[in-house]
Amino acid sequence: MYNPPDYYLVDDLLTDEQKIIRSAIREWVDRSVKPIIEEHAHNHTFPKHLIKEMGEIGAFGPFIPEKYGGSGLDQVSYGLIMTELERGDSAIRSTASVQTSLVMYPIYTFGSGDQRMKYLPKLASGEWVGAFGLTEPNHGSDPGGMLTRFEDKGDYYLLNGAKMWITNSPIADVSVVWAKDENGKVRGLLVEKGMEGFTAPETRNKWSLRASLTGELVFDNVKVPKENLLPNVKGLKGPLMCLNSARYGIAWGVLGAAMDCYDAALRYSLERKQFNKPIASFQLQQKKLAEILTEITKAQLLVWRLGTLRNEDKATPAQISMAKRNNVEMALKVARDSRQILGAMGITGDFPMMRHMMNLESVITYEGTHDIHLLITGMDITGIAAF
Ligand code: TGC
Ligand code: FAD
Repeated sequence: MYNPPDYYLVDDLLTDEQKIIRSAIREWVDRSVKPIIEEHAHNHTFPKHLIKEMGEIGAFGPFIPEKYGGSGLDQVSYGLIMTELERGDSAIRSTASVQTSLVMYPIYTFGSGDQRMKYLPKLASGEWVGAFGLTEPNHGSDPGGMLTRFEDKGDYYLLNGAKMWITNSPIADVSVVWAKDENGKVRGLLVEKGMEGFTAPETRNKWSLRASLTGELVFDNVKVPKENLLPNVKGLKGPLMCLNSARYGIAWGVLGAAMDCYDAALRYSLERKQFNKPIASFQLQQKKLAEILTEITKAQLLVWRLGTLRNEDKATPAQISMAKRNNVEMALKVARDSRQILGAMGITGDFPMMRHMMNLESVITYEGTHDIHLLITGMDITGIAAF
């Protein structure tokens, strides 16, 4: 049975409600994700049937008010949910990140009353799937250079351009698409499945996040109704505010992948014997386990504090960048080191390390690369942007 580490008694800092929520998600992951995820990752397929279940367990929009179908929870609860989901697989956490932070958050924060009522309850329940289109073929780290544009045609907006590397795009019912208006200002548009001239082809052949759907969003003279413009934000800060929320969730999420690897490695090291002794008795394996536990503990404290700052609306984007960068790198190293503790067994699908490790190569790239987050910290320290 899964026994997550809590070396510094972080659980004592959680409320009873937060612990109950975490237990419910953990139980769901054990029941619905763990038994099937290896096969989906192996076959490069997305377990689409889980979307409805994720709606039922409250994985979509936990911090969105109940009036719109969310659960009205605090930021630490959101983080704990992400940790449990990513213990299952980064693909499952990705779906929740996109739906919650990149689709529901902007509709809630920048949308009109009608847009909130139309989309949020369906997204919260999992009836509808959302996607977030910022990255383009020629503009990844520098989204400000985006080429996707729309023109005001009187009765509607005419949208042209393309987005790439978009999680869930092939099945999305609604996509939050960031595009420039005629004055070059970045605006958000809600583009629905089935609009004429809009296609969302799948991107195949990934060695990472194989149980997640990734695709493009292609706009060829798409007529977008005027009521689908997000009215309450202009400029690149719109998508970047969404990323603050998603990056925060990732900083928590990757702890789940790391804890899953540590749990499996510790268990194996106590059972596996070489030279007539458990491999856990060798100093070199103890060094790995001790360093893994140290890094997980530091990462836990970082996100817990960040969560309390977010609850008080005090967390800065640069603080979020530091946590995303540190924790993803930590999880990737934990996955590698725990895989080594298992020797050859570690490369098989009987253990989760290789799957987590490969997934984390995407996680260290999306939502701002490892380099970009370092440069954000550098800018925060010096006041000089080195992008
Ligand atoms: P810059 O001139 O610095 O800023 C433009 C405007 O935005 C404001 N701003 C922010 N606002 C809120 N939160 C933040 N984090 C912000 N960062 C900047 C800034 O104050 C300014 O506002 P204003 O009012 O003066 O106009 O912009 P820049 O073009 O120099 O770029 C800065 C940079 C490099 C940090 C930024 O563009 C960046 O973060 N690049 C990385 C791109 C990225 O993260 N893409 C992610 C795509 S989505 C994704 O990966 C989803 S994965 C989903 C899954 O989980 O499956
Ligand atoms: P580039 O920006 O081309 O960077 C290439 C390399 O250059 C990187 O190492 C980078 O760190 C480095 N670099 C770039 N600029 C600088 C600089 N100024 N200084 C130093 N080094 C620099 N995007 C979305 O909009 N929505 C999604 O749902 C989404 N889902 C994704 C799912 C997956 C599986 C993946 C892999 C990506 C997803 N993305 C999504 C895209 C992701 O956000 C981008 O891949 C990421 O922002 C990096 O952009 P890029 O791949 O174009 O790399």
